[in-house]
Amino acid sequence: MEDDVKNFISSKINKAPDKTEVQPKKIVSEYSHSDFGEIEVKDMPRVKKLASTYLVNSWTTIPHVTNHDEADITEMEDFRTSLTDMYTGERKKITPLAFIVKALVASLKKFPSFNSSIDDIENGKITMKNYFHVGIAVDTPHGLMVPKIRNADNKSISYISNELKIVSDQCRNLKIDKKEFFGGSMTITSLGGIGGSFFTPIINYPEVAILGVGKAQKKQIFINGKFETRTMLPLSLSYDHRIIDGAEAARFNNDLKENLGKNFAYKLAV
Ligand code: CAO
Repeated sequence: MEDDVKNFISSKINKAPDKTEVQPKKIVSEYSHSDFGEIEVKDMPRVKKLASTYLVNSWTTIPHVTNHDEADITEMEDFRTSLTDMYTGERKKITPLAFIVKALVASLKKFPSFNSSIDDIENGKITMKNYFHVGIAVDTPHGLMVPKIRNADNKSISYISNELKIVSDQCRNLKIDKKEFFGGSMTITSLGGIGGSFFTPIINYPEVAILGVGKAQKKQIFINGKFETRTMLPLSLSYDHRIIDGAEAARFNNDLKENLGKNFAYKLAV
């Protein structure tokens, strides 16, 4: 029986079409842009040029699916915005993203297939990672960069919040080591500080999943027979369907929601 399952899976893997072999035809337009008015041709920023190969590879070779969900972060936000410095009494600025990093790590521990790579799928191999290096997509004037918060499982929320500021500044000032863009577990791409709710993030190859975070909004939610005002965080989880099934992704989102929900302090401390 086990052999049947193995044969079935390997036959599917072997027969899967290799999309890289299909070269799309380059569309040549009958007209040029300048036929319609004044134009200007500029050099593409170097980081965008480099990233484009990775993005095209991910988009064309990984069967992406995105599950959307919302986490109720009302209590977490009340706590986060109430934090003050013990000595000065001033409000402590901790980004919600630091809590999300910790919540993600807790879910990765429960769902190890999200912390894997299948860059050797032709040989039927899956690399399981025993480390928790969370990638963070950073918007810079040079293009998007994805440095890692290394060993996020061993770091406190306020430490991660500080580190996020440091690494994003390093990226924006081109002061980061190239190696920091490699060796990740899973990536978070947050548009929460800018706006928007749900989107379809592209997996950062060779990872197998990416979590998109939108802007938290207060909403009327029907709970126990009445509407209550709650702070809801949009989540967009894209995953590689070769290794992760939809049901597993829905369970992963449920777990993330638990970790960010009203028992967040307990969930993130363990
Ligand atoms: N919902 C509501 N508010 C949020 C939020 C969320 N999900 N996430 C952050 N915020 C708030 C923060 O609390 C902060 O508010 P205050 O100034 O009042 O304290 C404000 O938004 C600014 O946040 P930020 O974006 O500067 O910082 P961050 O820690 O949330 O994010 C970083 C850091 C590096 C992820 C971010 O600067 C960035 O580059 N984001 C863009 C990433 C991107 O481009 N992704 C797309 C990739 S796909 O093309």
